[in-house]
This record gives sequence, C-alpha cells and structure tokens, in this order.
Amino acid sequence: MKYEDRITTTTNPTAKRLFELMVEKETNLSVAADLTSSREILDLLDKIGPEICVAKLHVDIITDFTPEFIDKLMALKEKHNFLIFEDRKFADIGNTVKMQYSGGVYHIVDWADITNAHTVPGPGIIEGMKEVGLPKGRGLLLLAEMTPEGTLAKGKYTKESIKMAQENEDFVIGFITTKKLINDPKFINFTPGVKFGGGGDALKQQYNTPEKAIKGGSDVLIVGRGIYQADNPQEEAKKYKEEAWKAYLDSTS
Ligand code: 5BU
Repeated sequence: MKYEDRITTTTNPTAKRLFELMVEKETNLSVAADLTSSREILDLLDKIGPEICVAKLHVDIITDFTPEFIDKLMALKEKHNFLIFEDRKFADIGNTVKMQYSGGVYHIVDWADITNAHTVPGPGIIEGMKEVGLPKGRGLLLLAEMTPEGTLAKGKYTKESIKMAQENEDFVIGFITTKKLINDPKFINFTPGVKFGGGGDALKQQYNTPEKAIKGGSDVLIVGRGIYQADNPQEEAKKYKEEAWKAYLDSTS
C-alpha cells in the first residue's frame, strides 16, 4: 500500500503526519545522528534536512546538552519539515517510564514526536508511557526485533510484541524491525542497520542494503554511520534517499 493510502488507517496524529510528510518530501529515509556535540548534530541536520523524514537522536550521548539544543532542533524541524525520534529504548515498569519519559533533564515527551520501548516488561510499559504521550499526540515504536547478531528479540518475543501493539494501536505506531511483521497498514516498520554494501561492524551490528530492507517490507530506513561518516554526508543522504524511494515505488507499483 502507498503511504498516502495509509494516512486514514491510523488515528495517531504522529503516524498520520509521518505518512503525509513522506509523501510531500518523497523520502522514507531517517538519519541516526549519533554525534556527540550539539553543534555537529545541528549542522548535520541542517545539511541533510531536505532528504529525511525523521531525525533520530540519542540525546544521552550529547556531551554539551542544554535546553537551547532542543530550541534549535525545533527550529530545524520547522525549517526542513521532519519529525524527531528519540531512540531512548525505555525498558522499566509503567510508573518509572512515565517519569523517565516526561521528567528528568531531557523531558523527552515535550519534544520527541516518536520514541521507542522494549517489550520485556510487558504491556504496563506502554500504558505508563501512553498516559503522558498520547495527550500530546506522540507515537511509540515497539522493539519487536533488534539488528545485532545474537539478539533475543525474535520468535515468540516478536509475536508477543506485535500483540501488545495491536492492543494499543492508538499510541503504538509501529515497530523497530528488519522486515514487515504483520499485514496491517497502520503500523510503520522502522529499520536500522542499513548501509550500502551490507556487512556489519566490530560490535555485532548487522547491515542490510536499502533495497533489500524496503523490499522486505520496511517503511522507514534508519542510516547512521553510512551517512554521517561519509566524506560528503549531504551527497550520501541524497543517494540513500533516492535508492530507498525507488525501491518503495517499485514495491508498490
Ligand atoms: P549505524 O551507524 O547505521 O549502525 O546506526 C544505527 C542506529 O540505529 C544507532 O543509533 C543504533 O542505536 C540504532 N539501532 C540499531 O542499530 N539496531 C537496533 O536494533 C536498534 C537501534 Br532498536
């Protein structure tokens, strides 16, 4: 199904917005901006903003974080029309994650359109996050699978995660997964571990190529080092965007 036809299949405002902007910008590329200084992240996002639908962050690796970073991030989001995904991978009981999501230093719920959670604690984690996230129209991704070699997120774990998503489809907008998991167009499949040429890294990350990932049913490709470590990240992001969009058009035509 084309992204434009999936807009009405979900009630979640963030999922709707994501489908819309993917169509407007003709991109299903997300960058993992895993840099450690605010300036580097903001510079990267300003350069490649036109190529991406989602900017994925790990806010807890930033060494010089201040609330002004979030103000500048919001300005870039407006300028380039992308969503923000904080890859926090929440993993505690409902009562604790609620505080972690809304409080602390980062106040993630105030600025991250999308965040994600492990399903190992069971459905209480979703219920806790939903209490603070849904009133703000946020969307949650469940880690139904992970990319590294040896991951335990497979088989029954993945199946149970899908069930938890189906029981909370107002707030859960999709999955972190290497492929399409179920035939339900409201759920958006986000796939990390994507790089031209495939392969892996020294710490068990496993890469798929953009074309293979999209043809396997992925919707949003997450590319980190393949882009920010390139000699020219802007040119490289364009290449990823074009390849991923072409694969999407092929697979939906
Ligand atoms: P890379 O540089 O393209 O390997 O970065 C991948 C990013 O996706 C990085 O931010 C990881 O934390 C993130 N990631 C992942 O690689 N695999 C997973 O299963 C999950 C997240 Br969940």
